[in-house]
Amino acid sequence: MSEKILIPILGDQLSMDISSLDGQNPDDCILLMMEVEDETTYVRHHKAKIAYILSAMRHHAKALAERGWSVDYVKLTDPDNRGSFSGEIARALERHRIDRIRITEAGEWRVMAMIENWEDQFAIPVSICPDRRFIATHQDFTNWADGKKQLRMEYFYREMRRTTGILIDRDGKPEGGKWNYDSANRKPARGDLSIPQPIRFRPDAITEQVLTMVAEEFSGHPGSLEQFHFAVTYEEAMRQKRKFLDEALPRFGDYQDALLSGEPFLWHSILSPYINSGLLDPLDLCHEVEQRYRDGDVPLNAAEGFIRQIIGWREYIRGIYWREGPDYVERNFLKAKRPLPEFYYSGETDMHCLSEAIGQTLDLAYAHHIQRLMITGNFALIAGLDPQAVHQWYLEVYADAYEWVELPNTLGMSQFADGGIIASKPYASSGNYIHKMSDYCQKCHYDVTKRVGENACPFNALYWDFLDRNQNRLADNNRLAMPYRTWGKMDSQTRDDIRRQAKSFLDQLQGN
Ligand code: FAD
Ligand code: DLZ
Ligand code: SF4
Repeated sequence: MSEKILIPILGDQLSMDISSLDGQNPDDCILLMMEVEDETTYVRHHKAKIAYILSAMRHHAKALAERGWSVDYVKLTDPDNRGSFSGEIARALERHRIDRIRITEAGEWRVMAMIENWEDQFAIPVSICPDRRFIATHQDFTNWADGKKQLRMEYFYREMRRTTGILIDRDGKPEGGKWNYDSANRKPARGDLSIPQPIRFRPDAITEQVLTMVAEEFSGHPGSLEQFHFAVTYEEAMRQKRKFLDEALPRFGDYQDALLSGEPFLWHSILSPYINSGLLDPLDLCHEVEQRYRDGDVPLNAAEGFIRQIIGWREYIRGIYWREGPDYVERNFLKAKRPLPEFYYSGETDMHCLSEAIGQTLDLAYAHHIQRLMITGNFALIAGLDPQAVHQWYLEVYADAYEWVELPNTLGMSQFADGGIIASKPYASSGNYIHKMSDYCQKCHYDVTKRVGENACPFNALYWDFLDRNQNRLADNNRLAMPYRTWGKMDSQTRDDIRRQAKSFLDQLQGN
């Protein structure tokens, strides 16, 4: 009798060619997919995020079965469901005669720790396959990072360009002569531009069932299901990808940093949930983007800008996550400890930029990068919110959020809580930046030109107060020399007024 292998497929491993299936004969394998309470509740995930993941899992199970795999699928509502991956592995071992377990490595420390326990826990051999959906292996990242004083994304990105050969010309030089065209990518958007809209997929019967279940079981979780729009199959994700390549990619570069009221998507791809859960392959996507450039359909600044996000930022962020270890989450360089204000869960605030970014997040489980970094992230940073509370919020509310990608972006890039491993300076700004890049301030109760006074934009006083509060930790950062000089040149009355304005705002925020 041939050996029987149990292959658990986790909710973010929804690729037909996931490495755990490499070289396996469907007759010898049972694929186990588990909807479990622990995963749905370890943070209070947005309802639409849960619905997306569970519906995509159910569709993927069906597609695997159609390809001849035996799939054992455990639903959340199964009365015997033990509520955890390990509990469900134990139950599967009771149901089937299994000789060994084979699994693709998990995306985060928490789940890897469980998997590494299984061999002892169940007295069965467990093999863990590397996740081939990333370009750099853990060892590649270590090789690149070891011995470096600073781990800047830009240099890692160049390595990834050389490794993949993407946008490298025949002489081995970067296409167009420059590695990075970011300086061409800073245009503010105007409402009269015609903005492409992503496809909003109509839920099928499987998704409808999941939506009903999620509405019943997770009513206390944040977010709404009313505008559920996600692709839940490989085919739908491919359609969304094509729409992006055809319509939004050509201007992706120009408007990458733009912000506009009532326009949640702009020229972004909205593909991160599919890339992160396995429906789309990141490297294939980059090859297609490169081809669009080579065919003359998109300019270089758009193709390069997009490819950098994936083979640069995404790979780099994952490298940092595994390199920094499970206690990265506890870092708090700036010793920030203010609780998250309630409006992060309601969107109800007079600050229009925040109500836009949070409102659309609660409606769609999506916000684009600049909203995450320069609106919700920037506010949290300059208001001194507890970085762990901020991390938890980001992990909850975005459909693309898994700890490996969310945590370094939030704690490191956005909150500077790692002291500058990712960002060379804090992404802190006053209202001026938001005014320049968006139309938010024109529609706001507050006046972006005022630093103090009744309707002064809170970002202004908070920005200077942030620098002042953190002077002992930040003043020797060269990249902050100019703002610290400006602060130093203000007369003491002005500085006191700003401090008072910030204090009164922060006291109000906490209901004091
Ligand atoms: P596009 O603008 O179209 O970008 C293309 C792709 O590039 C994205 O789909 C994504 O796969 C990749 N990408 C871009 N920037 C990054 C980045 N900094 N890190 C990793 N991948 C990147 N991204 C997540 O996938 N999950 C998260 O939980 C997440 N949390 C974030 C938290 C904060 C505070 C910040 C500042 C950024 C976070 N990001 C996260 C990165 C980025 O904001 C999202 O990847 C992007 O907004 C997804 O939308 P999109 O697909 O339309 O992206
Ligand atoms: C995020 C998530 C949720 C909400 N639910 C499940 C689930 O029920 N079953 C599952 O296999 N995966 C789920 N996931 C994704 C997992 O949390 C993700 O696969 C791990 O974090 C990987 O490390
Ligand atoms: Fe945001 Fe200030 Fe502009 Fe209002 S005025 S939208 S609070 S930056």
